[in-house]
Amino acid sequence: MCPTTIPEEEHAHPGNTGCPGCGANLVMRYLLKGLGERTVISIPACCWAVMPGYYPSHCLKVPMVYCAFEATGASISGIRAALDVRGEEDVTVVGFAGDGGTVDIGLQALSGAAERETDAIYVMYDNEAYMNTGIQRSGSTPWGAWTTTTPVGPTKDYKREPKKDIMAIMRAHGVPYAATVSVSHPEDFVKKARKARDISGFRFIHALSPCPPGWRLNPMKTIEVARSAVNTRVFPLYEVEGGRVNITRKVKGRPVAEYLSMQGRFSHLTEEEVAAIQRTVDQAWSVLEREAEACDDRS
Ligand SMILES: Cc1ncc(C[n+]2csc(CCOP(=O)(O)OP(=O)(O)O)c2C)c(N)n1
Ligand code: SF4
Ligand SMILES: [Mg+2]
Repeated sequence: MCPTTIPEEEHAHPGNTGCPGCGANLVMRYLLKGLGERTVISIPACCWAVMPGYYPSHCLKVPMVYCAFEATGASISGIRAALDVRGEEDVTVVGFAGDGGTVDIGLQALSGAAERETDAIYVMYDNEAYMNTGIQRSGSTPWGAWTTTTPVGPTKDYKREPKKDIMAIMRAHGVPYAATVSVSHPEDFVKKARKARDISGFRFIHALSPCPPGWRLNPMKTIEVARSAVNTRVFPLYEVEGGRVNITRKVKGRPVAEYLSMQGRFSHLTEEEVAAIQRTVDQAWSVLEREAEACDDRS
Protein backbone atom coordinates (compact mmCIF):
# COMPACT_ATOMS: atom_id res chain seq x y z
CA MET A 1 0.00 0.00 0.00
CA CYS A 2 1.25 3.50 -0.82
CA PRO A 3 2.31 5.40 2.35
CA THR A 4 0.51 8.68 2.86
CA THR A 5 0.78 11.53 5.33
CA ILE A 6 -2.99 12.10 5.20
CA PRO A 7 -4.64 10.86 8.43
CA GLU A 8 -7.22 8.11 7.93
CA GLU A 9 -9.63 9.44 10.59
CA GLU A 10 -12.69 11.20 9.21
CA HIS A 11 -14.29 13.99 11.24
CA ALA A 12 -17.40 14.14 9.07
CA HIS A 13 -19.91 11.40 8.32
CA PRO A 14 -20.30 10.41 4.66
CA GLY A 15 -23.20 12.09 2.86
CA ASN A 16 -24.42 15.67 2.92
CA THR A 17 -26.54 17.92 0.73
CA GLY A 18 -23.65 19.33 -1.35
CA CYS A 19 -23.73 18.94 -5.14
CA PRO A 20 -21.80 16.10 -6.80
CA GLY A 21 -18.16 17.13 -7.25
CA CYS A 22 -18.35 19.97 -4.69
CA GLY A 23 -14.83 21.22 -3.93
CA ALA A 24 -15.96 22.79 -0.65
CA ASN A 25 -16.81 19.33 0.64
CA LEU A 26 -13.17 18.26 0.28
CA VAL A 27 -11.94 21.54 1.79
CA MET A 28 -13.80 20.71 5.03
CA ARG A 29 -12.69 17.08 4.93
CA TYR A 30 -8.96 17.81 4.55
CA LEU A 31 -9.11 20.71 6.99
CA LEU A 32 -10.54 18.49 9.75
CA LYS A 33 -8.06 15.73 8.98
CA GLY A 34 -5.32 18.30 9.65
CA LEU A 35 -6.92 19.86 12.73
CA GLY A 36 -8.38 16.80 14.49
CA GLU A 37 -11.43 16.40 16.69
CA ARG A 38 -10.66 19.12 19.29
CA THR A 39 -12.10 21.71 16.93
CA VAL A 40 -15.11 24.04 17.02
CA ILE A 41 -16.30 25.57 13.75
CA SER A 42 -18.33 28.71 13.18
CA ILE A 43 -20.01 28.90 9.77
CA PRO A 44 -22.00 31.85 8.41
CA ALA A 45 -24.63 31.77 5.67
CA CYS A 46 -23.10 29.95 2.68
CA CYS A 47 -23.35 26.51 1.02
CA TRP A 48 -21.58 24.91 4.00
CA ALA A 49 -24.20 26.29 6.39
CA VAL A 50 -26.82 24.09 4.76
CA MET A 51 -24.71 21.16 3.58
CA PRO A 52 -24.33 19.44 7.00
CA GLY A 53 -28.10 19.06 7.48
CA TYR A 54 -29.99 19.37 10.77
CA TYR A 55 -28.89 18.05 14.14
CA PRO A 56 -28.93 15.14 15.04
CA SER A 57 -28.50 13.87 11.45
CA HIS A 58 -25.69 16.36 10.94
CA CYS A 59 -22.62 15.30 8.94
CA LEU A 60 -19.96 17.08 11.03
CA LYS A 61 -18.55 15.20 14.01
CA VAL A 62 -17.16 18.43 15.54
CA PRO A 63 -19.37 21.13 17.12
CA MET A 64 -20.62 23.78 14.71
CA VAL A 65 -22.03 27.25 15.42
CA TYR A 66 -24.14 28.87 12.71
CA CYS A 67 -23.49 32.63 12.74
CA ALA A 68 -24.83 35.61 10.77
CA PHE A 69 -23.42 36.13 7.28
CA GLU A 70 -21.22 39.11 8.18
CA ALA A 71 -20.17 37.94 11.66
CA THR A 72 -17.65 35.07 11.35
CA GLY A 73 -14.72 37.12 12.69
CA ALA A 74 -16.76 38.34 15.68
CA SER A 75 -18.17 34.87 16.26
CA ILE A 76 -14.76 33.17 16.50
CA SER A 77 -13.49 35.91 18.85
CA GLY A 78 -16.46 35.19 21.15
CA ILE A 79 -16.07 31.41 21.00
CA ARG A 80 -12.35 31.72 21.77
CA ALA A 81 -13.04 33.96 24.78
CA ALA A 82 -15.68 31.54 26.11
CA LEU A 83 -13.39 28.51 25.74
CA ASP A 84 -10.57 30.39 27.47
CA VAL A 85 -12.88 31.14 30.42
CA ARG A 86 -13.62 27.40 30.63
CA GLY A 87 -9.90 26.61 30.47
CA GLU A 88 -10.30 24.72 27.18
CA GLU A 89 -7.23 26.20 25.58
CA ASP A 90 -6.44 23.06 23.54
CA VAL A 91 -9.57 23.50 21.38
CA THR A 92 -8.90 24.96 17.92
CA VAL A 93 -11.47 27.61 16.95
CA VAL A 94 -12.21 27.86 13.24
CA GLY A 95 -14.20 30.33 11.17
CA PHE A 96 -15.21 28.64 7.91
CA ALA A 97 -16.75 31.01 5.39
CA GLY A 98 -17.29 31.40 1.67
CA ASP A 99 -15.65 34.07 -0.45
CA GLY A 100 -18.70 36.36 -0.37
CA GLY A 101 -18.88 36.04 3.41
CA THR A 102 -15.17 36.85 3.63
CA VAL A 103 -13.94 39.35 1.04
CA ASP A 104 -17.23 41.29 0.92
CA ILE A 105 -19.79 41.18 3.72
CA GLY A 106 -17.57 39.64 6.43
CA LEU A 107 -14.46 41.73 5.78
CA GLN A 108 -15.00 44.14 8.66
CA ALA A 109 -15.44 41.37 11.26
CA LEU A 110 -12.50 39.46 9.76
CA SER A 111 -10.28 42.54 9.96
CA GLY A 112 -11.32 43.13 13.57
CA ALA A 113 -10.52 39.55 14.61
CA ALA A 114 -7.12 39.70 12.86
CA GLU A 115 -6.33 43.07 14.44
CA ARG A 116 -7.29 41.79 17.91
CA GLU A 117 -5.00 38.81 17.27
CA THR A 118 -7.79 36.38 18.10
CA ASP A 119 -6.31 32.92 18.60
CA ALA A 120 -8.24 31.19 15.81
CA ILE A 121 -8.00 29.93 12.24
CA TYR A 122 -10.13 31.57 9.55
CA VAL A 123 -10.68 29.46 6.43
CA MET A 124 -12.14 31.00 3.31
CA TYR A 125 -13.33 28.39 0.83
CA ASP A 126 -13.27 30.22 -2.44
CA ASN A 127 -15.74 29.10 -5.09
CA GLU A 128 -15.49 32.60 -6.55
CA ALA A 129 -19.15 33.66 -6.32
CA TYR A 130 -22.23 33.67 -4.06
CA MET A 131 -23.13 30.11 -5.00
CA ASN A 132 -25.75 29.26 -2.37
CA THR A 133 -28.07 32.00 -3.58
CA GLY A 134 -27.66 31.39 -7.31
CA ILE A 135 -24.13 32.23 -8.59
CA GLN A 136 -24.00 36.01 -8.07
CA ARG A 137 -20.60 37.68 -8.56
CA SER A 138 -18.49 38.42 -5.47
CA GLY A 139 -15.34 40.48 -4.96
CA SER A 140 -13.49 37.19 -5.37
CA THR A 141 -14.95 36.35 -8.79
CA PRO A 142 -12.11 36.53 -11.33
CA TRP A 143 -11.97 39.00 -14.20
CA GLY A 144 -13.82 37.73 -17.27
CA ALA A 145 -16.07 35.20 -15.50
CA TRP A 146 -19.75 34.72 -16.25
CA THR A 147 -22.09 34.77 -13.25
CA THR A 148 -25.84 35.39 -13.10
CA THR A 149 -25.17 39.05 -12.22
CA THR A 150 -22.34 39.42 -14.75
CA PRO A 151 -24.07 37.95 -17.80
CA VAL A 152 -22.60 37.26 -21.19
CA GLY A 153 -24.35 39.00 -24.05
CA PRO A 154 -23.95 41.76 -26.62
CA THR A 155 -23.12 44.28 -23.90
CA LYS A 156 -20.33 42.04 -22.53
CA ASP A 157 -21.30 42.52 -18.92
CA TYR A 158 -19.18 39.62 -17.65
CA LYS A 159 -16.96 40.44 -14.68
CA ARG A 160 -14.83 43.48 -15.47
CA GLU A 161 -13.10 43.95 -12.14
CA PRO A 162 -10.10 41.93 -10.91
CA LYS A 163 -10.37 39.37 -8.11
CA LYS A 164 -9.84 40.92 -4.68
CA ASP A 165 -6.48 39.78 -3.27
CA ILE A 166 -7.50 38.50 0.17
CA MET A 167 -4.03 37.10 0.91
CA ALA A 168 -2.54 40.59 0.44
CA ILE A 169 -5.23 42.03 2.73
CA MET A 170 -4.44 39.47 5.44
CA ARG A 171 -0.70 39.95 5.05
CA ALA A 172 -1.23 43.68 5.54
CA HIS A 173 -2.73 42.81 8.95
CA GLY A 174 0.60 41.19 9.90
CA VAL A 175 -1.00 37.83 10.75
CA PRO A 176 1.52 35.20 11.93
CA TYR A 177 0.42 32.64 9.33
CA ALA A 178 -1.45 32.78 6.03
CA ALA A 179 -1.51 30.04 3.40
CA THR A 180 -3.20 29.01 0.18
CA VAL A 181 -4.39 25.42 -0.29
CA SER A 182 -6.05 23.42 -3.05
CA VAL A 183 -8.11 20.22 -2.93
CA SER A 184 -5.85 18.88 -5.69
CA HIS A 185 -2.90 18.83 -3.25
CA PRO A 186 -4.23 17.17 -0.06
CA GLU A 187 -0.82 16.50 1.54
CA ASP A 188 0.18 20.15 1.20
CA PHE A 189 -3.29 21.08 2.52
CA VAL A 190 -3.15 18.84 5.61
CA LYS A 191 0.41 19.95 6.39
CA LYS A 192 -0.59 23.62 6.30
CA ALA A 193 -3.72 22.97 8.41
CA ARG A 194 -1.56 21.27 11.06
CA LYS A 195 0.98 24.07 10.94
CA ALA A 196 -1.77 26.65 11.36
CA ARG A 197 -3.17 24.69 14.32
CA ASP A 198 0.20 24.69 16.06
CA ILE A 199 0.82 28.44 15.70
CA SER A 200 -0.98 30.83 18.03
CA GLY A 201 -2.62 34.09 17.05
CA PHE A 202 -4.79 34.76 14.01
CA ARG A 203 -4.17 32.37 11.11
CA PHE A 204 -5.73 32.54 7.66
CA ILE A 205 -6.21 29.82 5.02
CA HIS A 206 -7.39 30.55 1.49
CA ALA A 207 -8.75 27.36 -0.11
CA LEU A 208 -9.59 27.15 -3.80
CA SER A 209 -12.92 25.36 -4.05
CA PRO A 210 -14.21 24.38 -7.50
CA CYS A 211 -17.99 24.52 -7.83
CA PRO A 212 -19.37 22.47 -10.78
CA PRO A 213 -22.69 24.35 -11.22
CA GLY A 214 -21.15 27.79 -10.70
CA TRP A 215 -18.08 27.20 -12.82
CA ARG A 216 -20.08 25.36 -15.53
CA LEU A 217 -17.76 22.42 -14.91
CA ASN A 218 -18.17 18.67 -15.33
CA PRO A 219 -18.50 17.40 -11.71
CA MET A 220 -15.95 14.69 -12.51
CA LYS A 221 -13.31 17.35 -13.21
CA THR A 222 -13.14 19.01 -9.78
CA ILE A 223 -9.66 17.75 -8.91
CA GLU A 224 -8.40 18.22 -12.47
CA VAL A 225 -9.47 21.87 -12.58
CA ALA A 226 -8.04 22.54 -9.10
CA ARG A 227 -4.72 20.99 -10.18
CA SER A 228 -4.80 23.02 -13.37
CA ALA A 229 -5.27 26.23 -11.33
CA VAL A 230 -2.05 25.41 -9.48
CA ASN A 231 -0.09 24.24 -12.55
CA THR A 232 -1.03 27.30 -14.61
CA ARG A 233 -0.07 29.59 -11.65
CA VAL A 234 -3.62 30.97 -11.54
CA PHE A 235 -3.72 29.80 -7.90
CA PRO A 236 -0.17 29.52 -6.52
CA LEU A 237 0.37 27.36 -3.45
CA TYR A 238 2.34 29.31 -0.86
CA GLU A 239 2.48 30.27 2.79
CA VAL A 240 3.54 33.40 4.65
CA GLU A 241 4.90 32.65 8.10
CA GLY A 242 6.16 35.50 10.25
CA GLY A 243 6.28 37.65 7.09
CA ARG A 244 8.42 35.12 5.17
CA VAL A 245 7.02 33.93 1.83
CA ASN A 246 7.50 30.27 0.88
CA ILE A 247 6.16 28.88 -2.41
CA THR A 248 5.24 25.30 -1.52
CA ARG A 249 4.64 24.13 -5.09
CA LYS A 250 7.02 25.57 -7.67
CA VAL A 251 5.54 24.98 -11.11
CA LYS A 252 6.77 25.78 -14.62
CA GLY A 253 3.50 27.45 -15.57
CA ARG A 254 1.18 25.75 -18.05
CA PRO A 255 -0.84 28.08 -20.34
CA VAL A 256 -3.84 29.59 -18.49
CA ALA A 257 -5.98 28.71 -21.52
CA GLU A 258 -5.89 25.09 -20.31
CA TYR A 259 -7.53 26.08 -17.02
CA LEU A 260 -10.05 28.48 -18.56
CA SER A 261 -11.17 26.08 -21.30
CA MET A 262 -12.34 23.48 -18.77
CA GLN A 263 -15.01 25.87 -17.45
CA GLY A 264 -18.11 27.13 -19.22
CA ARG A 265 -18.00 30.38 -17.21
CA PHE A 266 -15.03 31.49 -19.35
CA SER A 267 -16.17 30.05 -22.70
CA HIS A 268 -17.07 33.49 -24.15
CA LEU A 269 -13.56 34.94 -23.75
CA THR A 270 -11.67 35.99 -26.89
CA GLU A 271 -8.02 35.03 -27.58
CA GLU A 272 -6.99 38.59 -26.67
CA GLU A 273 -8.82 38.37 -23.35
CA VAL A 274 -7.19 35.03 -22.54
CA ALA A 275 -3.80 36.59 -23.39
CA ALA A 276 -4.58 39.49 -21.04
CA ILE A 277 -5.37 37.02 -18.22
CA GLN A 278 -2.10 35.20 -18.98
CA ARG A 279 -0.16 38.48 -18.58
CA THR A 280 -1.84 39.21 -15.24
CA VAL A 281 -1.07 35.69 -13.98
CA ASP A 282 2.58 35.93 -15.12
CA GLN A 283 2.99 39.28 -13.42
CA ALA A 284 1.49 38.08 -10.10
CA TRP A 285 3.71 34.98 -10.14
CA SER A 286 6.90 37.01 -10.69
CA VAL A 287 5.99 39.32 -7.78
CA LEU A 288 5.43 36.26 -5.56
CA GLU A 289 8.65 34.62 -6.74
CA ARG A 290 10.67 37.79 -6.06
CA GLU A 291 9.18 38.02 -2.55
CA ALA A 292 10.09 34.38 -1.84
CA GLU A 293 13.62 34.89 -3.21
CA ALA A 294 14.10 38.01 -1.09
CA CYS A 295 13.16 35.95 2.00
CA ASP A 296 15.64 33.21 0.98
CA ASP A 297 18.40 35.84 0.56
CA ARG A 298 17.75 37.22 4.04
CA SER A 299 18.11 33.80 5.70
C1 LIG B 1 -27.15 39.58 5.75
C2 LIG B 1 -27.45 38.53 4.74
N1 LIG B 1 -27.50 38.87 3.43
C3 LIG B 1 -27.75 37.94 2.49
C4 LIG B 1 -27.96 36.63 2.85
C5 LIG B 1 -28.29 35.60 1.79
N2 LIG B 1 -27.20 34.69 1.52
C6 LIG B 1 -27.12 33.48 2.14
S1 LIG B 1 -25.83 32.54 1.60
C7 LIG B 1 -25.38 33.77 0.51
C8 LIG B 1 -24.23 33.52 -0.44
C9 LIG B 1 -22.94 33.24 0.27
O1 LIG B 1 -21.85 33.31 -0.65
P1 LIG B 1 -20.43 32.82 -0.21
O2 LIG B 1 -20.06 33.44 1.08
O3 LIG B 1 -19.50 33.02 -1.33
O4 LIG B 1 -20.65 31.25 0.08
P2 LIG B 1 -21.18 30.15 -1.00
O5 LIG B 1 -22.66 30.26 -1.03
O6 LIG B 1 -20.55 30.47 -2.30
O7 LIG B 1 -20.73 28.85 -0.45
C10 LIG B 1 -26.21 34.87 0.59
C11 LIG B 1 -26.11 36.09 -0.25
C12 LIG B 1 -27.92 36.31 4.23
N3 LIG B 1 -28.11 35.06 4.65
N4 LIG B 1 -27.66 37.27 5.14
S1 SF4 C 1 -23.29 25.20 -5.31
FE1 SF4 C 1 -21.08 24.79 -5.49
S2 SF4 C 1 -20.19 25.17 -3.45
FE2 SF4 C 1 -22.43 24.98 -3.22
S3 SF4 C 1 -22.76 22.79 -2.68
FE3 SF4 C 1 -22.96 22.99 -4.93
S4 SF4 C 1 -20.89 22.57 -5.73
FE4 SF4 C 1 -20.68 22.99 -3.55
MG1 LIG D 1 -18.77 31.59 -2.67
